[in-house]
Amino acid sequence: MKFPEDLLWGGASADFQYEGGFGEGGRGLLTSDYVTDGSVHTPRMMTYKCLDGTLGETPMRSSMPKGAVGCFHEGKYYPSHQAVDFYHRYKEDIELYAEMGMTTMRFSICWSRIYPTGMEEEPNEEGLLFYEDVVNECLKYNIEPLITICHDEIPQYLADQYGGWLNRITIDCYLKLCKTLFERFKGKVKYWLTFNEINALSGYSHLGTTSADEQTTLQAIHHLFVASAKAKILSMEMIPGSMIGTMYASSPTYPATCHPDDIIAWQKQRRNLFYFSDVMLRGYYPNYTDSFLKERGVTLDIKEGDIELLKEGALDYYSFSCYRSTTVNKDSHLGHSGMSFDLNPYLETSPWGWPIDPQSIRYLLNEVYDRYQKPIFIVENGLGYIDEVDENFYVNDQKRIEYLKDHFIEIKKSVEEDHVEVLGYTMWGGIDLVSLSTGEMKKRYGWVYVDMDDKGHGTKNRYRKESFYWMKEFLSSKGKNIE
Ligand code: BGP
Repeated sequence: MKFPEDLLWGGASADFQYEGGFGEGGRGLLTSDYVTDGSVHTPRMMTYKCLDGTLGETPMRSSMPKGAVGCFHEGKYYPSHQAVDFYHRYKEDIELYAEMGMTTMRFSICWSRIYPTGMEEEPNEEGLLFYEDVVNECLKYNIEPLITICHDEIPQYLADQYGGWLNRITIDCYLKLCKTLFERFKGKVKYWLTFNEINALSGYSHLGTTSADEQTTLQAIHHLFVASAKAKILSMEMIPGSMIGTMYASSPTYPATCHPDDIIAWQKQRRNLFYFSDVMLRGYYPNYTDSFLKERGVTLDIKEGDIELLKEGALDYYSFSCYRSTTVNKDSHLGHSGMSFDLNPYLETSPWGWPIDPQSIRYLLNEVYDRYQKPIFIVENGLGYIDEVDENFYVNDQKRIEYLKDHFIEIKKSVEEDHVEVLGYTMWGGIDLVSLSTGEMKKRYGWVYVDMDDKGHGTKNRYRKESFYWMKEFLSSKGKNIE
């Protein structure tokens, strides 16, 4: 069994977890800049100032009170500001990727680095030059850049002035960003993601909306559908031959029992994911849309022309994050993105309680390919773990190696035995970065250790972990070490 030669391998990141460079190069403010650190026990908060000047905070996936705007509170730590400093260390990081033999690198664009408020007529050249350097550096080593245009955030100005994605003005601002990026990177970047985890977005930080209720969220998401379709249409004109996708948080769910009620609950829950990808990959709202919206008390405002745009702008490929699997029964509590987080008694969990289930990735690849018959890019997978570092900053991360090995075996089976078309694999956080859910640094994913703690203290120097050498061997031997 062999992986196809052209299957791309690399790591993935998001600007607000990785890049830093806050206040540098003409960068404007983003909604994600107001999110504090946290832990498993302390939720990450967004800090704000009300009209009367009082300060307040609210959980990351919620929204701020009417009239309040994002504001920094003295003494709080905001991880996005320095993240792990890719902004100044990108050459070193890309060189590490090259040393491993990587062939792709996924990163996201910080929107406000290109358009500081989102509303400017002209882009900020300094911001563009930064990403141009990153892209050129990748190409120097034959690393194919994979760009996420918008990863879970929006310029603060668009959020505070216009209510973010609830307002169709944001669609135009987003399209302006796409046009600028396509123009600058034509001939250099083939793979694009219009949005990250579109099925898991809600509230001020992600969508810039003043409410996080279902009506607001799903209306805003309709605008994201339209924006993505328009971006795809624009790409056909500006960068023909490119591949445009969107990323879905897709970790599989299994019915907790074979009781028919649990099977129905499972089917419904899967639709909480497929609602989003059905629209974007097939190009139309699916047959179960009415019941889906009715159950949530949502009425969509769909403007003339939107339906045609969705059809014309259907995506080229499906891409997903898959870290774990969960179970669902008729009484399960559904958390964000309509997911149940119930555990599976047959699976061990990571220190953050995420079940480890290599077979789930084969299950998911088949489930998605059966449904759409379009290629799939695995853009997030990996093990968030506590790394024990010795006095020389060496980490012997056997657990991560085991996780990757087991997942790669299942991906290989999907390709070789099930004939699923897989474009590539990017492990989350190739270089350690800040966790999205908890804001911690100690939840590490990388092949490369970054010397930094949960409060941002440390040199941020990079050190190769044991998994770095394992991955290098995996790539140079074309997967021999998983046989
Ligand atoms: C996904 C996000 C990423 C990332 C990842 C891992 O939801 O797209 O931004 O962080 O999950 O999650 P965490 O960092 O919470 O472990």
